[in-house]
Amino acid sequence: MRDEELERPSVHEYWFVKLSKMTSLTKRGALIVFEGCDRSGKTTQCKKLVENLRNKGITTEFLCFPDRSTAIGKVIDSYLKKEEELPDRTIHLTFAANIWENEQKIKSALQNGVTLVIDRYAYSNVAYSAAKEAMDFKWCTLPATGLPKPDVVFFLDMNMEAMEKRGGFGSERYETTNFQRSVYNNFKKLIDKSWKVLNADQKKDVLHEEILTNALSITENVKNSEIGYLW
Ligand code: NYM
Ligand code: MG
Repeated sequence: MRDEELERPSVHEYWFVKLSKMTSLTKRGALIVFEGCDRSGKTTQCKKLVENLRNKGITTEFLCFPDRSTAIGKVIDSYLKKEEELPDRTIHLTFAANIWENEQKIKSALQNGVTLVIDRYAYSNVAYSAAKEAMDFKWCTLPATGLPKPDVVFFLDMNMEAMEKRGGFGSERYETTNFQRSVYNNFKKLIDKSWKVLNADQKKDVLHEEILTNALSITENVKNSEIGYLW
């Protein structure tokens, strides 16, 4: 068999691709991101959303950053556990690389009609790194340039006074009330029209209803639109 014969799609493949393009059979998935300070309830809401979207027949996958499973993620994990010291700019770029190593996976999922629910994204990197002294806010945004832009960012907005009273953080780096306050102020600087600021102090189920309603309309609205890019 000659090479060009091998390359040629079958009649079925040819018409499948052509018809898919004509009728947009594969509508794209939505990129849904959760952001917020530590202990704002993101993980709980993400898991619930994945479950509820799947129950509605929407193909949905869950991702979280940092993705501690990769080689790069392992460096981040030991940094967060204070087992390793790294210069502020170095760890910033490492967190960014951890998202970039998932970029193709994210894009192809969306293009194949899979909706993604992501627990933290590039916004966390800016908010946490820029909370450190001598880290320039604008500089912190640069490494994320060109990453797929979320269709919606659900920001779990906690009352800072209540958070300070409650305390009870873990022992990882950044888990102090003072640091969280600066992180919170940085998140506020990142808000754009793709963000939905939600009151994280209300009952979990009530909050979830609001998230689910918004997420369902987003998954419907993005179907025929192009993926956007940061920033
Ligand atoms: N964090 C997370 C960053 O500093 N930069 C980033 O890019 C991301 C994604 O990691 N305190 C910080 C925020 C958290 C910590 O995340 C671990 P989590 O969601 O608490 O496991
Ligand atoms: Mg945490």
